[in-house]
Amino acid sequence: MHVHVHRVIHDCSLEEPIEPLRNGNNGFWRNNSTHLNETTDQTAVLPVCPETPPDLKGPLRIEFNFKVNLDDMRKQFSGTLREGGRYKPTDCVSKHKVAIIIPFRNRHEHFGYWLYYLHPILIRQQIDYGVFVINQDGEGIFNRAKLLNVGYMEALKVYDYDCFVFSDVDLVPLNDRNIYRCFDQPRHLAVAMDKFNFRLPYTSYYGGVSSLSRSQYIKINGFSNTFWGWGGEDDDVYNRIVFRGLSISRPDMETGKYRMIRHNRDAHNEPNPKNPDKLHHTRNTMDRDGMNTLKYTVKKIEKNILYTFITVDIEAPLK
Ligand code: UD2
Ligand code: MN
Repeated sequence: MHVHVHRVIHDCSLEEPIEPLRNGNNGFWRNNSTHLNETTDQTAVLPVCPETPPDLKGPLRIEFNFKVNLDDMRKQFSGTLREGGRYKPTDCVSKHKVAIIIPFRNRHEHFGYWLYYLHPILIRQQIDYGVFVINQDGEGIFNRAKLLNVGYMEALKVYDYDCFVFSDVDLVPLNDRNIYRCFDQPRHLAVAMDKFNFRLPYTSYYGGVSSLSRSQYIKINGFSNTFWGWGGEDDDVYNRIVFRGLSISRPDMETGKYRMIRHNRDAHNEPNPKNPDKLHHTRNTMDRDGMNTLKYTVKKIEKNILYTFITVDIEAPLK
């Protein structure tokens, strides 16, 4: 965002993709559009999920005027989600293995709404997904993009995700046809937010919610680790995408509607006056500032069926 626009049931081992299995009835090897799904009858052969998920509702009513009870949610989803905030469809094989990465510190109330609304949406979208919250430890200056890099690395230790959706904790889609998956080009999902009167604030805007496939992420060397404080880090990602010959894909403005939970600027996340100038240097610095230079220490990993919550020390300066 430009400154001027506004001011363990499951273990941690890597799961191998499941081989196509021999069909007992006709003795043919099925082509790889069918897979054994580990959560159902071992003899069942499942089809690939349809290109358009069948149970989407379209426009949704989203409100933030009630209290979310996470214990109730855990009960409600006990048969559906599994440890770590993970899901995969039971009656088809999803083509999309998506890690959802949320940069976080001290926004528990927002996260409650996010979980309340997003789990049912993502389930309807028939995605094979997991929710990873990357919680910045300590009182140092916040660094959204570095936390997102950590999320990419940590999610890949759990499962062979091929797609990464990076979402602010305070953004809820108003339309479930906005699919949380990856596309041929890097995707910007949050194109029409209530806080910008449901318009794109500027053409190169890439903030809020976005997705990158694993290969797209590698191509741009991930995100910068050096944008401390508020602002600019999403514009830097935009630059990286363009400099690597990629372009942004977006849903239409109706599908891409979002609500942002109203909030004040957090402590220790002031706009950093150094950030705007850094955007002039992305081309020269991107190869030595990103996933290949990421340094952090995991302090704690907490899991329940709604999410994986990873607390990390990202060596944040205090000012
Ligand atoms: C805009 C962009 C956001 C990012 C930011 C600049 C929108 C909707 N989003 O957000 O993607 O580019 O500008 O950095 O325009 N957070 C915490 N705790 C903190 C601080 C931040 O959890 O103390 C996380 C949280 O997920 C939050 C996100 O970082 O949603 C972005 O911070 P923000 O919501 O304060 O910034 P905002 O709304 O201006
Ligand atoms: Mn926000």
